[in-house]
Amino acid sequence: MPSKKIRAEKSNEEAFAELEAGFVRCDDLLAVMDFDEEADREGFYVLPSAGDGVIGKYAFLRDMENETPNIIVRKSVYQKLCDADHALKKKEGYENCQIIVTYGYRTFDIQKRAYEEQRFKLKQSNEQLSEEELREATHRLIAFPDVAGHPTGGAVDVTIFDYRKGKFLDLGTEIGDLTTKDVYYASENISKAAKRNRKVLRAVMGEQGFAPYDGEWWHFSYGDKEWAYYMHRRQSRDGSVSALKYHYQQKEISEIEIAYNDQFLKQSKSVADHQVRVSLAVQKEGRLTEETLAIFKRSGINITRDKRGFLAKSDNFPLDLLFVRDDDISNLVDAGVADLGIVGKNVYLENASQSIIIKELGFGKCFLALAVPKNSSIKSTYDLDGRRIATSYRNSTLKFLKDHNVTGAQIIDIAGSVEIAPLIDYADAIVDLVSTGSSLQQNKLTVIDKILESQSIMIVNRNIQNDSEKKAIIDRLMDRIESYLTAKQYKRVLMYVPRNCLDQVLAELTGIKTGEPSDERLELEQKQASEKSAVLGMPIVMPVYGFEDWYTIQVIIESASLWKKIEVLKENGVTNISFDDIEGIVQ
Ligand code: PRT
Ligand code: ZN
Repeated sequence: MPSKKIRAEKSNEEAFAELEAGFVRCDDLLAVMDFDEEADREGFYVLPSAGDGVIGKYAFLRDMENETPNIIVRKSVYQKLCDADHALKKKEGYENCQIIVTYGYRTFDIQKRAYEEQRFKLKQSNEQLSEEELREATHRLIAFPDVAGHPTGGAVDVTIFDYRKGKFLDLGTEIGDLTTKDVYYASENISKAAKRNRKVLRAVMGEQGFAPYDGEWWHFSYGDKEWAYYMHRRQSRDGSVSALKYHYQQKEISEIEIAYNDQFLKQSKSVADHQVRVSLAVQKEGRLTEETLAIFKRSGINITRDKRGFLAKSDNFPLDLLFVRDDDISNLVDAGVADLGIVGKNVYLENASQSIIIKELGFGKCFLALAVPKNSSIKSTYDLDGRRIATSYRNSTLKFLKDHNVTGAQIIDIAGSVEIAPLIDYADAIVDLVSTGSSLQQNKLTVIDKILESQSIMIVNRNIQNDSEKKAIIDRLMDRIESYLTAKQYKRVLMYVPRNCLDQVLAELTGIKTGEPSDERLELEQKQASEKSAVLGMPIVMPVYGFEDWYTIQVIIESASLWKKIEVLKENGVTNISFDDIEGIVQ
């Protein structure tokens, strides 16, 4: 009897191997290069989390929950899912069923981490595999990051739920269970009912133009590389021609514009409208806008922006953004129209704002410079008497001249293209902002003095001190921003270190030499612990599974010194150094 069972298992393995041979390969997807730029402009949509239509609910995989608490997908994908859901309800026996999406958009970083983990596991148990075989085997379970569909917002994991009975249909395995090959669409080992359910799911999704993946019954995609490849292959079989173009590129979470469906907005609005809210003025469109909005995205504050609109309300934080011209920001905060503002310090100073600076935000760095033509007889600020200075920073310039006791210079106000004024003999000198200096160089100008340094700052209306409710909200807001700004300064670094180099590397990373008396060491550690960055700096050391002579070290390093540190580490025998951004640090 036992021999029969073994034979059965073997043929089972063979059957699976045969199926695997038909799966789309990572290699095939790497060859899909062209994409449709227009289609890629499409934004994202937040799936509703309740109701009897298509809903989104994380199930087996929860690694995206902190990034996007509600599952998000491309807008067309949502539309197609709705259509698939309608089609499902028309099928006999599925009238009370709905499509539940358990996974949608995923960040590239998370994809990469999951892939590396899976690859590592496979490598341990299949040492004979070549690099390429290992990649393909891993890809069958977790898509190779560069070609993965979930980071495009086009791929979804779906299953069917009967909302009358309150239970999921039998689809042969749990969704996402990568421990059994019965998740392969065509596995023979599942019940008749499960086979039918898989077929129905595939049919309703297929009719809407989704491409299935044979290695996971739940995975479908639209617009990604896998979809493009699948459609191309199918059409080539039909004899119809098709260009091999995918629609959706992978997106960073910070690049995503998210729209909310009406239902979602209604839910959040009713909560939001009764609360005390703070308003923050930001630049509508310009140099500061992108980084400003990134702060909110990275701080977990949803901002749904209507490009034409002046106002955007967050639905998960009592904050409203006012989109205005940057020159108006400090005035609006001074007047109390906005409670807060994010603005260049140059504007704040030029407008002699009465608001209070509560935080330097570290981006939009530049300085206000006094510049003259390279061949000018003006060599310093003191040569400016009787000369013409073109600028849009009248107040800052006058103050600067007064501080230097230069009283005989004439200010010429101009709004734009200040740097060409000397060329056309409209002025002898200019005062303008400089960041890279290339604009000055192009116009053959040279800096003779710096008037002020600038960067973007958070300002708050003076009277907010008296409003305890608003003040509490601002404190919460600043905590979040602080966490993001702190995190931005660091990278999380992972490295592999041979045992014999470990002491040296740890000494390098901590500044604590080994072999020193333990009291001294303790003292050093306590000293480091009192400085907040040093606590973060303490490395974590772990053994490497299967390699006795190797360790991994995880450590947090300041972004600014990252490359210098990496060079030193390499000299000390460290290999495979990888690093990541940190999402936030709460101290
Ligand atoms: O329409 P709106 O009034 O809102 O925008 P704006 O045109 O007044 O402002 P915008 O978007 O140009 O700049 C907004 C803020 O960015 C400024 O107030 C500064 O705080 C900050 N910032 C940082 C700069 C620069 N760097 C900068 N380089 N603002 C302007 N420039 C100009 C500079 O004057 C030069 O003409 O960019 C040009 C190129 O500079 P170089 O040195 O890199 O060649
Ligand atoms: Zn999937």
